[in-house]
Amino acid sequence: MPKTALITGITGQDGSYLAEFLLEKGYEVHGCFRRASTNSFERIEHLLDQITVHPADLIDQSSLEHLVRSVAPQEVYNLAAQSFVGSSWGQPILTGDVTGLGVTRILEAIRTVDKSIRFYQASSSEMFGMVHETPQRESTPFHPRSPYGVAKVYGHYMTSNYRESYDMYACSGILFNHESPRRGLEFVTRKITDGVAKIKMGLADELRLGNLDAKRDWGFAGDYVEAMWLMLQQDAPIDYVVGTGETHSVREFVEIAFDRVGLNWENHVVIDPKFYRPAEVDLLLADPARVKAELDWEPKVSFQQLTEMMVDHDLQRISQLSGRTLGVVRKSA
Ligand code: NDP
Ligand code: GDR
Repeated sequence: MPKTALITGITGQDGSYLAEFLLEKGYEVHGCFRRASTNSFERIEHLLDQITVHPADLIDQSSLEHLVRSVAPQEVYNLAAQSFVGSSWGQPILTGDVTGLGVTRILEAIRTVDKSIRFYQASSSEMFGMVHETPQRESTPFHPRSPYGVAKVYGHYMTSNYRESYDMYACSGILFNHESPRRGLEFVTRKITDGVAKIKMGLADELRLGNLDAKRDWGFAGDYVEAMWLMLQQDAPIDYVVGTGETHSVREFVEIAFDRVGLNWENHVVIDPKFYRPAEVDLLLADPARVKAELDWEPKVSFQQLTEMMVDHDLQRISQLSGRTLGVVRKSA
C-alpha cells in the first residue's frame, strides 16, 4: 500500500518540491490551499493530475480537522505560514495567528483524529535571531528578532510539547534559508535574480536593496525537502538543524548574480533604507553535523550553482515574457 502524505503550504516553494519528491517515492500526495479569487497553483500546475488538493486554512480549526479526517494521512508536513519576515512587522497578529497558532491548530486536528499520524513542522533558523553561538546547532538558544521568528519559536515549542504530552511522532526541522527558481519574488535572492534579468534585458536600470552585509546560510530548496522526509522515517522523532555549513553575505550573492550576465553590480544596485528591517539578523551559519551523521543528509547544490541556476531561470523567464530571444553573452558556465 502506498503511504499517504498531507502537505499544508503545497502551493509554496517547498510544498511544490516536497510534492514532487514524495510522488517519486510512490506516495499518494494531498495538499491544502487557501481559496482566493485568483489561482495560486503556479508552482504545482504540472502536478495537478497526480495530487489531490483540498481547501483549508491554518486559521480555521474546523477546516483542518475535516482535512485530516478525510485524507487520513500517515504523514503531515506543516509548511504553511506567513513566511516573509519583512511583512511580519506590518502584520504581527496575522503572522502569530498563521505561523504560530496555526501549528497548534493542525496538531490539535491530528491529536483529535488520529494520534499515530507523523508530523513535521517547518521551523526556522530565524528562531536563532541574535545569535549567541556560531555556528548554530540544535542546542543553540533562541533569540528571535521578528514577529515571524517569535511565531516560529512558539510553533517549535508546541511541536515538542505535543510530542512530550501525547507521545506523538512530532518533530521540527530547523531549516536555514533555502532558495530556488520557485522562490517568492520578495525574498532577497529571487529579488536579485529577477532584477538582474530585467536589467540585462534592458527592462530596468537599477535594483533597490537594503542591508547588503547580512549573512545567510543559503542552500537549494530541492535538497532540503529530502531532509524533511528523512525526519519522519526514523524510529523516534528528533529535531534537526538543516543547512550547508557555509555563510555568505547578500553582497556576495549580488556579485555572483551580476557577474553571471557580465555586468558590474556597483553600476546598478541602489541602497534604499526602505528595505532595512526594524531588527536585523546579522549572521546565520548552520552546524549540520547531526543531520549528516544520523540521517546521512547533505546538500548537493553549492552556493555558486544555486545563484547561477536562479539567474539563468529568470533570464529565460524574462526573455520569454518580453518576447525577445535570449541573445545574451554569458560568462562561461
Ligand atoms: P512560501 O511562502 O513559498 O509558502 C508558504 C505556503 O503557506 C503557501 O502555500 C501559502 O499559500 C501557505 N499559506 C499561507 N498562509 C496560509 C493559511 N492561512 N492557511 C493555509 N496555507 C497558508 O514558503 P516556503 O515554501 O519558502 O517555506 C515553507 C515553510 O518553511 C514555511 O513555514 C516557512 O516559514 C518555513 N521555512 C522556510 C525557509 C526557507 O528558506 N524557504 C527556511 C526555514 C523555514 P498561498 O500560496 O495561498 O500564499
Ligand atoms: P530571511 O529572507 O529574512 O532570511 O527569511 P530574506 O530573503 O527576506 O532576507 C535575507 C536577508 O537579506 C536582507 N535584505 C533584503 N531582504 C529582502 N527581502 N529584500 C531586500 O531588498 C533586501 N535587502 C537586504 C534582509 O535584511 C535579510 O537580512 C527567509 C524566509 O524564507 C523565512 O521564512 C525563513 O524562515 C528564513 O529565511 C530562514
